[in-house]
Order: sequence, then structure tokens, then C-alpha cells
Amino acid sequence: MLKIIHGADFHLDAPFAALPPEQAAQRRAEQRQLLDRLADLAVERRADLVLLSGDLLDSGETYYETAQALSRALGRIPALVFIAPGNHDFYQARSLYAGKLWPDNVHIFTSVAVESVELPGLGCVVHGAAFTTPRADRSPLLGFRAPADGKIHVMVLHGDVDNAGRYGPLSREDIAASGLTYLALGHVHTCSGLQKAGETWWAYPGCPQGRGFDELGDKGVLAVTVDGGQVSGEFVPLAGRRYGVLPVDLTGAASPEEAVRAALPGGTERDVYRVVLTGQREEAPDLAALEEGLKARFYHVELRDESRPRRDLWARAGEDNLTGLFLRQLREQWEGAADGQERALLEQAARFGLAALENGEDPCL
Ligand SMILES: [Mn+2]
Repeated sequence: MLKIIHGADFHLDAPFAALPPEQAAQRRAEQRQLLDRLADLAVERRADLVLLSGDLLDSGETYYETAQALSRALGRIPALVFIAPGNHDFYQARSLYAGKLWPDNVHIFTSVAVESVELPGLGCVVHGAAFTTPRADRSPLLGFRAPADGKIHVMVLHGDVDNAGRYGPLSREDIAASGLTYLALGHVHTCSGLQKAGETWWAYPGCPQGRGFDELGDKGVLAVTVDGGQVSGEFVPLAGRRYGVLPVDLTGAASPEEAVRAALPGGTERDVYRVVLTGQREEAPDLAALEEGLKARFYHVELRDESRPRRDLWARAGEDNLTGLFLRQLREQWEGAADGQERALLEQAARFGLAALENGEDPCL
């Protein structure tokens, strides 16, 4: 039986440009902590191999602290670690991968051509290849075929299944023809779960931690077990923070505050959330006040207002009368309003004005 921990796309030292500088630095420090969690997991699970399928680093620029963390965390893994550089961290003479920090148990693939490492003690051969430029439009599996010699053949690779693009294009036919037992892939940031092409199992673990609102929910690595011809995989969350998007429908709610409060999930103190207001609202939300009230419940929260006034305030703007003239002028200001607060004020003015013009007594239309 062979136990593998398969991770990819750590993107260490990502800039986190959307966050303020101190939070961005904190996020990078947290990325380094992922390496410790990876090492802990390898110890706990008694892994035989740790496979890291590229984009371990976000770019060719690496902080000193990150190099130290890599050396320390990977060095205490009681198993062999194989790294296949990807398009973000492609191998070159000046890259961190060519440096001296790497512990003895770490093997880095350095060429576009597939290299094979025999591990007789494990009855296994680990194959792998590297990006050596930011682009690679040739399938790394082209012409590769693992021999049917009774050994377990695994490959660690950065590549793009089903996409004929420039990030190591891989077709399912290539995978099926590879003769591999397991193909450990990186590049796609969502976990694929275990997939099968021909007799070859393959998977993307996804990134171990979200970096933005396009990388939502739980993130982690795969714990893969190869037992004879049988391969099983378990997704293990590694992320300390999750990104979440929470839509809040204001339709029929007494107030935006109440609608948001009712929709909030628990246990989000470590998470980064975007709360999106939707539906038809009675009153315009005060986004600044809402955000202030939510701050303590999240690591970071931002609000988006995509709700619409319940009644189309401007429905009569086209009329050739005083009401039409009034609404046209207000709407012009509303469209040029600097922020939500100013828009809210103008919507209120429109409601009061309409009520007066329509001889209503109640301005809350
Ligand atoms: Mn990539």
C-alpha cells in the first residue's frame, strides 16, 4: 500500500493586492503556515510520498521567510517530497528551485522532458516534469508510456486537462495511454475529486487556501491511497480561512439590517466574506453602517448592493407633466450620485415628491 499526500497551487508569496498592506503580509504569513499543516498531515497519515504539482510559489520573487519555511517544513516530513514546477514558478537557473535551501528528502523536477525516479523500497516509480518557461504548449505526456512491470507508476505534473491552451495541455486520451497508476496534477484551483481515464486515476487537489472570491469554500489537499490496482482519495481541508459569498434577499424584509442578520452563518470569524444585497428593498441600505455592524463577525467583510427599490421610482419619468419633469431631474442626479448614501437620499426625495404629487398621505410607497 502506498500513501500519498498530493497538494498543488500554494502560490506562496502572492501579492494579495486587494487587501491593505498589513493584511496582505498577514495572509502571506498564513500561507507559510500551510506548509506546516502539510508537514503535520504527512506525519499523521504516515505518508510515503508528498507530491506538489506546481505553482508552489506565486512568482520568481520569494521572501526570505518563505524560503526558510519551505526548508523547515518540508525537511521535517518523514517521506520523500517531489515538486514539479508550474507556470508561475517555472524552473530556471535563477529560481529558488536551483538554490541550496532544499532538504535532502526533496526532489525537484527540472526539465520539460519526463524524468523518472525509481523507489525500490516502495515498489514505485515517480515520474515528473517541469515548466521551464511561463508557457508550455506541448503535452508533457506526449510519447510517455510507463512500463507494465508490476510497479506503481505515479507522475507529478502541472498541466491543463481538456484545454488545448498554453499551460501544459493534457487530453484524457493522453492520460489513458500513459500506463500510470496515478497522475498528480496541479493548475486548476478547484478540487476535481478522483477521476479516471482508461486505467489511470488522476486528480487536481485544488489550491490549499482561497485567495479571492473566485476561490470559495473549503480548500485543501488530497490524501491518496494506492492499494494494488485500487486508488482511493480523501479531500483534507488545510485552509485557515475561507472565502465566501453570501447573497441576502431584501425582498419583504423589515430592514436591510434585519435581513442580513437573519442570513448570517455562524463560525465565520476567520473568513473573508462578500455580502451581496439582492431583491427588492423598501429602504435603501446604509452600506457603511451595515459593514461597521458586521466587522466583528468576519476577518474581512465587504458589501455589495445589487438590490432595487420595490417600486420603480422612475416609472413615470417619461410623462409630459410636472411629475415626469420632477422625476427626470431627480433621476439625473441619482445616476450621477457619488455613493449609496447620496442615492438613498435621492430615492427618499423621489418617494416624498411622488407622494405629494399624487396626493398621497403616506410617503412610504
Ligand atoms: Mn498554474
